[in-house]
Amino acid sequence: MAKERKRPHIETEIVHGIHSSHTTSMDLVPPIHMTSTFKYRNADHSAGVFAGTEEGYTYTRISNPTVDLLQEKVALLEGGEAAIATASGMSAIASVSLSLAKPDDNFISCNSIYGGTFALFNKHLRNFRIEPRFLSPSSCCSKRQILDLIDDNTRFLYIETPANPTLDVIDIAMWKSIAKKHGLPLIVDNTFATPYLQKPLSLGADIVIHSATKYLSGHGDIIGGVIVGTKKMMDHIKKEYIEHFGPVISPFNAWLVLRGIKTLALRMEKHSDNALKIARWLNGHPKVEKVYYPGLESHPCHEIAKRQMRKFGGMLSFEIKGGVKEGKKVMNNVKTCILAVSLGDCETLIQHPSSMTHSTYTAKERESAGITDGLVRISVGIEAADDIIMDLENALS
Ligand code: LCS
Repeated sequence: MAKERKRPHIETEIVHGIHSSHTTSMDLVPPIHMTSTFKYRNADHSAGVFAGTEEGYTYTRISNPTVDLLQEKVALLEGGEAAIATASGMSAIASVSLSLAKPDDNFISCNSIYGGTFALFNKHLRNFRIEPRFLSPSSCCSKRQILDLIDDNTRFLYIETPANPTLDVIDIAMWKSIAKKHGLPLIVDNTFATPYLQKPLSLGADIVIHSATKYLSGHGDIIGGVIVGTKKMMDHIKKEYIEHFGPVISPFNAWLVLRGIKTLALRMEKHSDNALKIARWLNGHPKVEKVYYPGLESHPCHEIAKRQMRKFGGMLSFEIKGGVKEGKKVMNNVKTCILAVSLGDCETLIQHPSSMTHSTYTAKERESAGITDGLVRISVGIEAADDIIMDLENALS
């Protein structure tokens, strides 16, 4: 007989999890509250809702029933107390950064991260006199080198794991031990892994960030983001940034993310199994110089990945012999794989980080982050792995 568990398995929470408390119509699927404002019975009612003494909504920039459902859902899956859904992954990162750091503060981050995040940190936050202190991939594993960068003005530690596009795996527990020692919040971008494969909060992280554009929605049809953490921290971020800078998600997009999440477990299983098969095949290909996939035993962080991830996800990168010239030939000759940025969609997407997603770096910055000109990144989809392999085989030859 199955043992009774306190909580259902994550596959069950992904499908069920939360129930709409905002409708009495018994819909299986929640309605979309496509409204910017909300009505009141009378002036006492409106005053009560605005004062917070009565339940109710004021304005969709502040909160909305459909958006609330998405927030509850992602908080549940990540094991956080509360969440904030945002207009994009970038607005989630900007909101967290700007609500935690002020002029003359600094923060620590690895330099192999999504190109948009790098530009936000390296250019725009510097314009606010907030200084990013970057570590190269090898330094991200060194406690000593991380500690050396922390001073009295450090406000948070930021990691992305697995990292875009190099697939470096960062040891969340090790970073947490440093964050704890200095009383700093640890922020983890969990976009590549999703809560199905990795739960940073259970490893000690304080805030989890997602680009919901990717695996959470899973169908390449929206832009969105989510921030998860304690209720106190989420209230702080809402008051300090979200409510008056206004980077909120549309209720329609929130509903699409909720719909996408229902198949998250199935998709992540298939993405991961396909990616492992393709990574192993590429690893043995005579025209391939190097494959970066945390599921390969040869990956330098394979043991850390095994410890903190359930499977290894759908993202991989590889270098082709002959560098960028040969890489471009492959991207020009694929047929099943689609030449496009973004990731986490059902379709396999292939792209060239140094001229596309990571063109926000200078050549020198890319070199320091380990993003070579010959690197090709694949977001492995949920097609039959053999068809993707055949497509790559044809393109490589
Ligand atoms: N975090 C990670 C790890 C990402 O890969 C991205 C976008 C973001 C945050 C930003 O999310 P967005 O605002 O786009 O929802 N990554 C992209 C990529 O690799 N190709 O196109 C977008």
